[in-house]
This record gives sequence, C-alpha cells and structure tokens, in this order.
Amino acid sequence: MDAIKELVTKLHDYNPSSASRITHEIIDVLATEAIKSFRQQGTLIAINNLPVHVVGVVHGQLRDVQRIYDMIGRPPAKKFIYLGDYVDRGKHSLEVICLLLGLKIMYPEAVYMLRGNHETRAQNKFCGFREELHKKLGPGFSIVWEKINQIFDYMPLAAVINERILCLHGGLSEGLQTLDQIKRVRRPNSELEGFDWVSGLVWSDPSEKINNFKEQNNIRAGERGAGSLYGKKGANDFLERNRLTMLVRGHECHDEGYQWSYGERRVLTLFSAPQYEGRSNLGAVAKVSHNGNVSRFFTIR
Ligand SMILES: [Mn+2]
Repeated sequence: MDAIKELVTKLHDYNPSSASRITHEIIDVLATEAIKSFRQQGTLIAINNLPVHVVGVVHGQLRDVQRIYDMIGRPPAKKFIYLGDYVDRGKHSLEVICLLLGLKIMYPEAVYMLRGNHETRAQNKFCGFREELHKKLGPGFSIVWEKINQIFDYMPLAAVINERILCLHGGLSEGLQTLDQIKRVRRPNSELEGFDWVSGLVWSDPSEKINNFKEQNNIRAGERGAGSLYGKKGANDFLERNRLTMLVRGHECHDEGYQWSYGERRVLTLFSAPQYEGRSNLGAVAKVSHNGNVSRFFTIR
C-alpha cells in the first residue's frame, strides 16, 4: 500500500519533464488490489453518500484530470465517479489509469470508476494505449497491456446515485428492461463489441431522430457498429419503469462539455476532456448535491 500511496502522490503532481517510470512491479500491485476492490463492489454500484462529482470521458488527458482536482478538491475530501474511457487518444493514458486506480484502491468509498468502451482490448489495442505502453515501457510492455486489460474486465458497468440517477458510459438498448439485469452480469467480462444490451451499456447513444431503439449497425451512415441508438420514449420508459429520474452518461464529445438530450433534463451527456483531439470543446464535471439533484457544472477550457 505504501508503494501505491507514493505513486498517487507522484501522479497528482506529475509533469512530463519530471517523469519517472511506472514500473511493471507497481502495475502488478495495482492489478491485484484494483481487481479485489472492483469485485467487492459489484457490477451495479449504489452510491448514497452525497455530494458526488460525476466526471465524463478523460481519454489520457492527465493534466485535465489534475485540473479537475485543483478546481474541486481531491479524494477522499471530495467524492468522484468516473464514467469510463480513461485510456486512448490522449498522451498520458498510463498515468491517468494508474492515478485513478491508485485512488480507487486507497479510497474505495470516495472514488468510483465505471467501464467505457475503450476499456476493452479490441479498442485500446489500436486507439493509442497499446502504442503508448510500447513507447514508455519497452520490452515486456504487452504483458502490462494484458494485465491492465484484465483489470478492465472487472470494472463495474453502471452506478445508481441516491436510487434515482443512473450513471454509465454509453446507454440503453431494447433488451435492457431492469437494473437487476445489470446487477446479474458476471465478471470478468472481456467482450463488449456487439448489439446486445450489455455492449450497449458502453456503446449506445441517445438520438433525437428515433423514438425507441435502433441498433447502430450501419457503419456507412456513420454509426458505431456496436450498441444502439435510444430515443426519447425508449429512455423515458426505461427511467420510469426503474423509478429513476435521470441518466448520466459519457461517450460523446460536446462543445460545452455537457448536453441534455431531447429538450428535457433527464438524459445528460458529460465529456471532461477539453480540446479533445484538436477540437475547441470545454470539459465538464457535474455535481450531484445533498438533495440528489445536479446542482452545478464545473467546466475547464
Ligand atoms: Mn466512449
């Protein structure tokens, strides 16, 4: 545990010029402890200790993860739930995932991490993470890559805040009727690439163009090739059936860092990586306050 504390302290203030190597040994420790922690908390997490800050996609942008702590405060004084996509795209996937896993291990009731579609081998093999490990770790990097992906296989898929706000990475599908279904998903769960509702948890997107559900199987039309689109009626029926007031998810970049769908305040997208891939978007974090409502947004430029 001392080694993890030391790593977390270092990564809180890390800057590339003072980089010191993250070793294979520390990743072994992180893997053992993180898997233990994720197994203890189930596939669907209940968060009843408010306030909590909901962070969307961060995609390897370590500096922005640090800036969010500078703005809001650090765990365990402040509580956070992250909506996935820690790795790929940005330059510091390794540092981001090690910092967040270290915090998760140290403060299991103040830091929660959900799985995103990039926390899968099929995505992070080709979207930046594997190459980053090759560059930073040299020989033996593929063992570390596999080990970190084994951690991802145990990450929870959803959380419910205050019994009313469902958090996940992607969204809903026709085959998902109740929260109990999510609770019963067995882990480790390595494949999340299809149109089934489990894959949809990390792949699906809200859509203004349809009413209920539609598989995203038309890649030529710009669809993702996994998960579903979910419309206003599909989303609201699901929320009402499960006595939820809101769905908060990540997975899509928006200019303001957050977006409400369907002209209502029931389905919220959060994206927390500003200037993502050369765009000029803001990054946003939502605060769920004591009364269980989204009370404010923090944004970074
Ligand atoms: Mn995503």
